[in-house]
Amino acid sequence: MIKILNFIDGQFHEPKDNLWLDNVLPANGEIYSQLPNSNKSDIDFAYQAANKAFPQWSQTDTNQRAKILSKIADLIEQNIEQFAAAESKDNGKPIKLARTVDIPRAASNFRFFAQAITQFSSESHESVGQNAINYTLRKPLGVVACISPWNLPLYLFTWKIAPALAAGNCVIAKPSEVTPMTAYMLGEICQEAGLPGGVLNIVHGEGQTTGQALIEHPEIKAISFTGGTSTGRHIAKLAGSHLKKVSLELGGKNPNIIFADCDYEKMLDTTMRSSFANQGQICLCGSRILVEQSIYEKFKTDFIARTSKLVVSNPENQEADLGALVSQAHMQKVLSYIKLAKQGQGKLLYGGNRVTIENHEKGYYLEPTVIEIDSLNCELNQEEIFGPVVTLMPFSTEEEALQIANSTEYGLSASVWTNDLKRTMKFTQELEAGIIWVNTWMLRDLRTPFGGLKASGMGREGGLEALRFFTETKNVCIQY
Ligand code: TXE
Repeated sequence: MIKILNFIDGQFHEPKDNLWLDNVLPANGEIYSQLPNSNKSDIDFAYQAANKAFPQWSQTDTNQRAKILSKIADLIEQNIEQFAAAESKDNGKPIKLARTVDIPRAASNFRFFAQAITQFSSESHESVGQNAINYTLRKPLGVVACISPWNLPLYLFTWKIAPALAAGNCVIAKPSEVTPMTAYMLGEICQEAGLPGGVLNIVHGEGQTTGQALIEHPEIKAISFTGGTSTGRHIAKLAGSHLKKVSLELGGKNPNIIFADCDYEKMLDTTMRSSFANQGQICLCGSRILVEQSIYEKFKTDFIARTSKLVVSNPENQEADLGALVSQAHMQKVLSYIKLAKQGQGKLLYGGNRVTIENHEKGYYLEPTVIEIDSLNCELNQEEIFGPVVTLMPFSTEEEALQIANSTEYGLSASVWTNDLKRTMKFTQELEAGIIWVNTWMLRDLRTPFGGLKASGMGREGGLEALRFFTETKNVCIQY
C-alpha cells in the first residue's frame, strides 16, 4: 500500500505522532493508500522550516524565483501522464479530463505566476507642490497557508501556491485529505526543480485536525482557502480574531440563463459541460438552468436527449463522460438532494439513480440528473448540491430571469446566452456574481480577477489580485 508522506524542509517525513488516514479509491470503494493525519507538532515543524527559509527566499532575485517556478511547470508537463492517471484515480474523474484540464492547468499556474512576478510593478506618486515623492513597496508576507479542496486537486492547490511562492512567501499547504496524491507527487517535482528546502511545505490530514492546527498557528500571516462556505465562515472568524489576511473562494449555485435568441447549438454543447463536467463538482458549474419560455420545451427535450447519451463509467475508461463522485459521503449528500425531488420538491425529468459499473460495483457512480423546479425558496434552488444534478426553470421576462438568478445567497458565477447587446449589458450590470460569462462558460484568462460575491467568498484570486493578496504594501514618502 502506498504511504503518502508530508513534504517538509525539502524532505519527505512521516507524521510525528504516527497518525494515519485511509485514502479510498472512488472508482471501486477500496482503500488504496494511507496519508498522515498531521497535527500541531507537524505544523510546528513545517512552520519552523518555512520561517527559516523565508529570509533567503524573500530576497531571491525574482528572475531566479521565476526560473524555478517555470522548471516546476516543465516537470509537471513532462510527467503529465503519471499526474493525470494519479489524479483520475484519487478523485474519480475521467482520465481524459485530468489529462486535458487538471494537469495542464496546474502547469499553467506555475508558468503564469513565474512570468507575472517579473511584471509586477509597484506604484509611485509625485506629490506636486510639496516637493515629495511617494513610492509603494510590496513585500512578501512571511509564512502563509494554502488550503484546497478535492474537486480539482492539483489545479486548485497550485493556483494558490504558485502566486504565494512567486511573491516571495514561504508556504505551508494542505491539500484535501480526500485527494492527497498529486500534492504528494508535487514534492518530488519541487526537489527536482531545485526549490530550496522549507520554501514549500506540504502537510496532509483532516480539516478538523491538520487544517485547524494550520489556521490556528499564531505566526501564519495569511490564509488562502477554497472549499465549502461553512468552512470558509469558520476560517474567516478565526482569521478575524488573529487579524490574519484571508482570501476565501467558496461555494456557488450558478445560474445558466438561456435566451431564445442565442446560438442554440453552441449553447447546448456548452450547457452539457457546464452541467456535468467533473460530475458537476466544480464551483463554477451552471447548476441552475433558466430558459426563456418560448424555447423551454424544445430545450428540455434536447437537453434530456443529450444527457441520456452521456457515458458514466470507471474513470480509466477513455470514453467516460462522467466518472465516480469523490467519496461515499459526498455521494450520499448528492443523493439526499435527489431524494427531495423524488419526495415532490421538484419533478425528476432524468436520472436520479446510482449506476453500477462492472468490476467496480462499490464505486460512487451516479446518473446525470435533471430536475424541474417551480419554487425559488426550496433547497434544490438554494443549496449547493455539487454533483451531476441540475435544475430547470422557465422564465418569461428579463426581470424574472434576473430575479431567479439573484435569488440565492451565493454569487460566484453566471452564464448568459443571448445575442442582444442591450440585454447583455443589462445582465452583466445586474447579475450578482463575481464572474460572468456571455455565450461561453469557464473560459479562463489567468490575468483576470477570480472570486465570488455574497456567500461565495471574499477577495479575489488570479493575476495581480493574487500577487497583491500575497504581499503587504509599505508606502515611503520622501521630501526633497
Ligand atoms: O469541503 P471543506 P468539503 C462545497 C461543496 C461540498 C461542500 C463540503 O458543496 O459539498 O463544500 O465539502 C479543509 N480548518 N465545496 O467538506 O470541508 C479540508 O480538509 C482548516 C465547494 O469537502 O470546506 C479541505 O482541505 N481547514 C468547493 C478544505 O478545507 C479545514 C470545493 C475544503 O474542505 C477545516 C469543495 C478547518 N476547520 C467543496 N475544515 C469550491 N468552492 O470549489 C476543513 N478544512
